[in-house]
Amino acid sequence: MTRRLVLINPRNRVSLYGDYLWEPLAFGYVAAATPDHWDVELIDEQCEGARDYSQVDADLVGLTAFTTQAPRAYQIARQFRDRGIPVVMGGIHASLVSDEAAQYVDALCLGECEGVWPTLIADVESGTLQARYDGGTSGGSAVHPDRTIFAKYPYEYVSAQTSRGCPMDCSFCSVTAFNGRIFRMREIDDVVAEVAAIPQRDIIFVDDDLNGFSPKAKRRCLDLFRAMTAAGLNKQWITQVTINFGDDDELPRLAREAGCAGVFIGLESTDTKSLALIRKDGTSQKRGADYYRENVARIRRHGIGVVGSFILGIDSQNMDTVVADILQFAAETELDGLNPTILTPLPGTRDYARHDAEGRILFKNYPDDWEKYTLAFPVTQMPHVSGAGLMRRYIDVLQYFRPEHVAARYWRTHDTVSPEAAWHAFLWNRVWTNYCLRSGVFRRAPLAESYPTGIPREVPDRPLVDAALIAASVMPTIRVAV
Ligand code: B12
Ligand code: SF4
Repeated sequence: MTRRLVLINPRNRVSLYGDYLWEPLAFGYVAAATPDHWDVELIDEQCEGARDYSQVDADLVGLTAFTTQAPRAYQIARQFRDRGIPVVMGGIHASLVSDEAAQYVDALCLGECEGVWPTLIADVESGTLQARYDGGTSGGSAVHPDRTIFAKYPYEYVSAQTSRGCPMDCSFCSVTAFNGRIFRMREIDDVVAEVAAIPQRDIIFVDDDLNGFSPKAKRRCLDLFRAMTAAGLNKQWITQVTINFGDDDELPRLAREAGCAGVFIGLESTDTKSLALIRKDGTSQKRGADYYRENVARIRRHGIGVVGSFILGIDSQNMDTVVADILQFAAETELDGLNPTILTPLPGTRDYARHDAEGRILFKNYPDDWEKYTLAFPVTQMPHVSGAGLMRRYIDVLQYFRPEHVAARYWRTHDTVSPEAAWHAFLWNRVWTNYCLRSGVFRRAPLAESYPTGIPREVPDRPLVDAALIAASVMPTIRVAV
């Protein structure tokens, strides 16, 4: 008998990512581990918006959620459970806040699903569904994701993953708590075979740090790049790496040959004291901003664009200079893209434990308040700045994305890094520009009245002004008071 599984990626009400669409890879793995006599349908609210489920039939519903999506996930669960349709929830939020999630669904699939999902499905079939299944960190590479479920949406990138886990346990990050401290690397041949079977050109490797931290991880990364090049895959891909990716020329050179067009790096802060507070790798905080500058330059010299991610609101940061520090670093290093965030104590992290123990978390009306944990909103008290003050500084950093800079920045990366780097950095920055346009972030900017309503997904015309001017014009014009 054919049965029907509906997998739902809930809408995040305050989503930055409405027009930068990446496949929710988790469901590719869930679909792959589902027996063939089940039909699987994906409904991605990130693509189509929140919808009504009263007409959607299913024998089982599977929900995933990052923390910001949890309130919407619970609303959806209710719609199905009211009609007697069982709901299972998995993913990072359900795994890290399981007692809460258990109140809203019939079963939880904790941790990585590949090992336990077939048992859960068998239990559904025999009417013996349990409340909890725990896959821990045993998921590995048991199966290749089934990407046929993604065909219905116009995703801009195919998602794939070559490793799981991270030993660093940075204070703000949930990855170590969820995927474990051991950096688990997939077999190179297996990754290459999976990528070779992907028809699309553009891929995002959703690894947290593709290059890892150990000599073994680096060797594996070099071998992976050599194997991808030898296989002639002809892809353009982006990924996340750590700043040590640029320690020498070999990694970025081989990555570029293998199709790498851009890397996202968690630089987090330009001051070493703050890095020491949040990081554990013992390298970046010792070497500081000059090390960052050198490595960013080396990566870019090999034709790979760099998106730098920063956190505002670390206890030791200087709130008088944080905006200028970030924007100046971006200007000096000609960063191709930026990912500004506000320090947010996510469940399961060391920051959550500390901020909670210190009584600093401002929004704890859970689950509703999880919606605010977008990393773009202050949910915890900072020692040297008010929430409003921090938000004003955040908005100042967001001026980086003003529409008049989009074309100049695209062409700067095109001419000085590579055309591929320019395209992928443009896709990233465009998401932020569109988000800022929608939310009125540029209201105080001089040209605000003449801005477009959205930046289209096409190569921008070459601007008449010198691209170097963006370095000067992006500097904050507003000095904020605490
Ligand atoms: C790729 C990625 C993104 C992409 C998402 C693309 C997409 N469509 O999914 C983008 C850039 C859009 C993104 C955005 C954000 N992200 Co993000 N992202 C990631 C990253 C690096 C990888 C996620 C991934 O695909 N992993 C691979 C899959 C296979 O693993 P998985 O999702 O864990 O799924 C497995 C299990 O969890 C389980 N499973 C998952 N769901 C389900 C459901 C069912 C029914 C079952 C049975 C099993 C199951 O099975 C899977 C296979 O074992 C993670 C880090 C990480 N390692 O998880 C951060 C991470 C998930 N992101 C995080 C955050 C905070 C965000 C943002 C809020 C931040 C921001 N402002 O930029 C936004 C929020 C977006 C939103 N949806 O609301 C945090 C989430 C923490 C938390 N508690 O929620 C993480 C963990 C990073 C961190 N530093 O802590 N992100
Ligand atoms: S921020 Fe990066 S390096 Fe730090 S624990 Fe998370 S994944 Fe690891």
